[in-house]
Amino acid sequence: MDATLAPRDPRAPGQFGRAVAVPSSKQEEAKSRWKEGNFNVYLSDMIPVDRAIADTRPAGCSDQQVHNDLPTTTIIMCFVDEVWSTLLRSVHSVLSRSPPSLIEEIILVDDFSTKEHLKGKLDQYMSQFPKVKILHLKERHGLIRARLAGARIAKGSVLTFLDSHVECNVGWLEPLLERVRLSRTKVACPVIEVISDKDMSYMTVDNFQRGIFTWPMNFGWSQIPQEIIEKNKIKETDVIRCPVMAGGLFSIDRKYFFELGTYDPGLDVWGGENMELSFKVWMCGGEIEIVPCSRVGHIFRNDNPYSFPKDRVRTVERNLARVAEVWLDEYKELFYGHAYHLVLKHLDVGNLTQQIQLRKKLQCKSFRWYLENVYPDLDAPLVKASGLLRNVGLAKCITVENTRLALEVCDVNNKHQQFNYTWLRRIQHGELCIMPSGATVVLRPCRAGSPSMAWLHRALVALQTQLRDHLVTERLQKSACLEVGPSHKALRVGACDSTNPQQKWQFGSYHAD
Ligand code: UD2
Ligand code: MN
Repeated sequence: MDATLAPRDPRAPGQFGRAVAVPSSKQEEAKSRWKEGNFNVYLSDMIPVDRAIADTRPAGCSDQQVHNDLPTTTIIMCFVDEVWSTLLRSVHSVLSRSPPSLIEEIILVDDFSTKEHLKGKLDQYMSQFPKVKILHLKERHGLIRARLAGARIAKGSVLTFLDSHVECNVGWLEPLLERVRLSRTKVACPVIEVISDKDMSYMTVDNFQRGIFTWPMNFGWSQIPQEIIEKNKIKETDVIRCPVMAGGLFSIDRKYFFELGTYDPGLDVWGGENMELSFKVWMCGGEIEIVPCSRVGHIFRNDNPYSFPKDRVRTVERNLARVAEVWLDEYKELFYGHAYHLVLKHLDVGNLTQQIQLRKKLQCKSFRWYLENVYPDLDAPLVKASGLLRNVGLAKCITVENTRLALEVCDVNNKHQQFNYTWLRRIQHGELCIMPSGATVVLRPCRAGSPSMAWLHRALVALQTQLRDHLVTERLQKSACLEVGPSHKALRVGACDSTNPQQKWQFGSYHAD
């Protein structure tokens, strides 16, 4: 169903999703309006708000059947200072390309925008569409809590979240709702296509993409390798299981969303909420899928066109650290190891009691289970190196004798010679850490966030590659290196010397650089 198949003006700029060029006399104007939305606002205003776009679905989608008792959905679109024409185009695309019987309502959540056009003028315009409701928030909630404000008043059995600068393509809604109908714990995402920020053209994207993350929890897309597609005979129209969702566009059963405890309401403004919901869904019994027959265009922008109540980077870091603390179990060291500055600044993530209780109540599985079953291709060694810690010059190994350190003949079977080099940069034997104490070194219970227990080794000695094989401590203002004392029995720290083999160390095995 597509009400725009025969558009009012087939020759209008941008019609059928075509690229538009700014006339040379308008270059300056277009340039000056860019920052209103961090995309080509001038062109957006030229394009019909109900333009047609090409049907980009893979072959076969239009023949697919869905049940005739699909659940109804509430569309929730929240925005702050969105560009007028873009917001309208988003709403029109929903109205033009969704079966009316499936749309319970469209809730626009105005997250305390400062722009005048998003107040009375918007209310006035939308009053022609009885299904569109506008919620003007009285203070800035941030996207996470703004979505929750919309969810709380929603009446549809499914919630469908969208950004406010999208264009839903033909047949986008039915396959999403079909998945939720099949199982209420499925969270269905459309393929996110690209509306060019420069020329406003609607572009399709490669199929077979999964939403993934890399450390320290950066969202990304990853192409399923061709040999896996062939081996498993995956078709273009097949649903793809995703370790994480992009965040902006998805359908979820309303009651299930509340059973899951929604988003962690302690997450601020923007960012990380997609990780949180993804881990929660997978680890607590649900699934996240991309549905290739559902396609929605989105304007990807280089920067947020609105201000952050606090610093943007810090907001996202704090959100991610909250997610790590609640969901990552022992793997949170990988997160902190890849974002080590967070360890150093003793980041305050706020109170986590409720989130931890929720995870218990929902009897969610472990992060290890998630890695093994949902995202087995993620490289996630729990420590950077492990095994014997051998001195290159002496060819002897560090041994723990009672609670003291000594050098002995290496013996892989000796459990007193086993050390881990952790993501938090510690040389750890069980719960004990090697640390400098004056000119000597001692074993002490490892303490959270204690930089004096940190040692640099291999890739971490980035600035002095000639010290790659050393163990460098930065405790004493200038750096010092772990070395063997003159008796060849005791350990100590001394001035780093790249040529001294008694300052070079090697772990039994390395799991990451
Ligand atoms: C992605 C997601 C987005 C969200 C975000 C944060 C897609 C396509 N987009 O970034 O939905 O998950 O990651 O993790 O997957 N907004 C508010 N109040 C705010 C800030 C934003 O209402 O304080 C609105 C904003 O107007 C927009 C939506 O929230 O409609 C998402 O923000 P964005 O478009 O800046 O995020 P995006 O697409 O860069
Ligand atoms: Mn967006």
